Amino acid sequence: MRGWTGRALRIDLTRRKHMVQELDPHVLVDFIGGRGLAAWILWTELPPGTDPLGPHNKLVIAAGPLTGIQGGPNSGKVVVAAKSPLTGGYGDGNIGTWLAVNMRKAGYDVIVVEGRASRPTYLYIENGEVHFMDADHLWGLNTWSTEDRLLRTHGRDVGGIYIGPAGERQVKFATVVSLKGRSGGRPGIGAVMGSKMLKAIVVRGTGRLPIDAEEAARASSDAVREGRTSKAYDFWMRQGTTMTVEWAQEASVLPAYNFNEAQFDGYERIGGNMVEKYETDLKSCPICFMPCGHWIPAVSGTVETDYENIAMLGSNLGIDDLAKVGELNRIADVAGMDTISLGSALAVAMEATESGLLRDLGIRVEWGDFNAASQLALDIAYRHGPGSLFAEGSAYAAKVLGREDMAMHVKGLDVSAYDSRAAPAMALAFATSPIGAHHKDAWVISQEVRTDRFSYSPEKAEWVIAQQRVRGGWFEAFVSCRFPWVELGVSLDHYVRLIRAVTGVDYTRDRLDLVADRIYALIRAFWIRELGGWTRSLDMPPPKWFKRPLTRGPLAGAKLDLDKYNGLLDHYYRLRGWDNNGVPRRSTLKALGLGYVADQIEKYVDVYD
Ligand code: PTT
Ligand code: SF4
Repeated sequence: MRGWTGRALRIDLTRRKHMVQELDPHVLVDFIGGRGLAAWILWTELPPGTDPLGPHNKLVIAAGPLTGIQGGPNSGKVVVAAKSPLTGGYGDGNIGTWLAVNMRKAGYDVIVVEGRASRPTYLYIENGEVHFMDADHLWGLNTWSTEDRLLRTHGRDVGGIYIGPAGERQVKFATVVSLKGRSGGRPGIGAVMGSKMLKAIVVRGTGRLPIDAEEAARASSDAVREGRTSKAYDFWMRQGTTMTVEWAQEASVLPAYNFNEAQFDGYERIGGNMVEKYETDLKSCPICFMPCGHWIPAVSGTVETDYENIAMLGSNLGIDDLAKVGELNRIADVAGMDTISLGSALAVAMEATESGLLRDLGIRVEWGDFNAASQLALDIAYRHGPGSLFAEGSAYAAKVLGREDMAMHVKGLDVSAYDSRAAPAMALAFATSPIGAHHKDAWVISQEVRTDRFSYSPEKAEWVIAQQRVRGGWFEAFVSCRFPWVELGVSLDHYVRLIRAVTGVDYTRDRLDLVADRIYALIRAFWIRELGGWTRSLDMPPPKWFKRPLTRGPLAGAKLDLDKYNGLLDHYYRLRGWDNNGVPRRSTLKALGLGYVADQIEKYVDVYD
């Protein structure tokens, strides 16, 4: 078998033991890697009802056959996954880090960490050796200082992921951070690491990847050439994802004032053109030909930024100064928190202030008030005072404040930065994303605003599934950055050729779609098991988009229509082979080779066919 190392490194922090496990080749072929492997491990190994912040939860760091390939395209990424403390369901993220490359060269497709250390610990893995290292001197440090210290100790050729104060304090949306500008695991994967007293994982791998390097290099270089010569390349290199600010304003999808509006007067002061003008540096994940890490000045230094960060910490809070937005971004990066969820929590605090709901807590955070927002962001990271309430996530905070409608989330995960009142397909994409509301699995909004954006035609459900298959299935399983395809239009045929060349398995587009559907069905089953059942209300976009129309701009009056949305959701379920409540049918699971899963979820569902 080639392409995979075929080995998992299993680490038990409680017993300070490790072992290497051979992976079942059938599982690798059926799930490929990354999210597929992580979902399979969590489904197979977690006892139902596992406490996400308890020792029995497992932190899965999963690479795939394309991870680490020299020449890419963009192969320096890895999936970090666990049962989520924010949502109670399946959670993962995809992070660019040298750890991805090193773990494959050390001989592992996946690292699984369970148990809980009795004192602060970090793992240092050098090929076959695993060292449980004392992290007392690192506990309390932020993610950047932790990385600096560990690279000084182990050399600059290692790769690592790190948590900061937010992960240590189990802030529910704490992430893991690498390379100072890469943050992964929105649904609280950093909190899972913190609950295990695990400050960092550092890996040095010096072996060779188990691939036919020549064939892989040919397929990679064709893909890279196509990307580099694409029309979009030049502008992408100048602005990266931050160009989306101007587009989102024009399309009336830019979140403003906690998604109460979809345009923002100060957008030009925080947009891609400003980023281009003031940029101080451009960085990337490992093995990338189209760097998107744009560094900008912040109030107290510099920071790497993206569209999501700018929109959620800028327009959505009414802040129109790029350095101030950058400062909030910086607080999140050094503390190790998700910027999207942080922006959402701060926006709830602002809406609550406006409604007089924060008086009892003794704080005021007005729209646009950077000082109050940055203080609350720090209080969240360190769980000081009222910060502790918002550290539980916006959904929890809004509920405690008595106004659940203020929180913009699905399944507990905050919506990323696209207002979807006039984009039903994007609303469906958020609502059916397998980790809660995130755009990573389907970003149909650009197609939607170019066509009939108000329509609920059944083909929109087809768009969502088509994208979920490729973005949420292929790329999350390969594991490889999807941007060459999404942003530069690099043909998917290159990826089919590459995965075939690397693994020797005769994957086709259809077969890869089948893998994607298998992963989706298994993740859905995991949620059903962990929540003890399912209802279609869990696949609904936030109520605000149905109840509160936009009041300004060319789309004033726009909101989602509940009956029509339900029709679209019905169609989505039908296409997926799931029943009217969103439960994968027995016949569907069998066709995907998951018959054993049907037997287990039957007990959580009243009527099951
Ligand atoms: C991703 C999510 C995103 S998605 C953004 S901006 W984006 C936010 N970035 C954050 C950040 O920065 N700092 C911080 N403290 N929190 C942040 N939270 C938000 O996290 C990311 C890129 C981006 S930038 C995107 S779309 C693409 N995502 C990919 C994906 O999901 N899969 C894949 N195969 N390829 C992808 N390529 C692109 O990667 P999460 P990263 Mg991130 C500062 O991790 O949990 O998936 O959340 O991983 O290495 O930073 O790359 O406009
Ligand atoms: Fe990382 Fe951006 Fe390159 Fe993708 S395009 S690999 S996210 S730097």
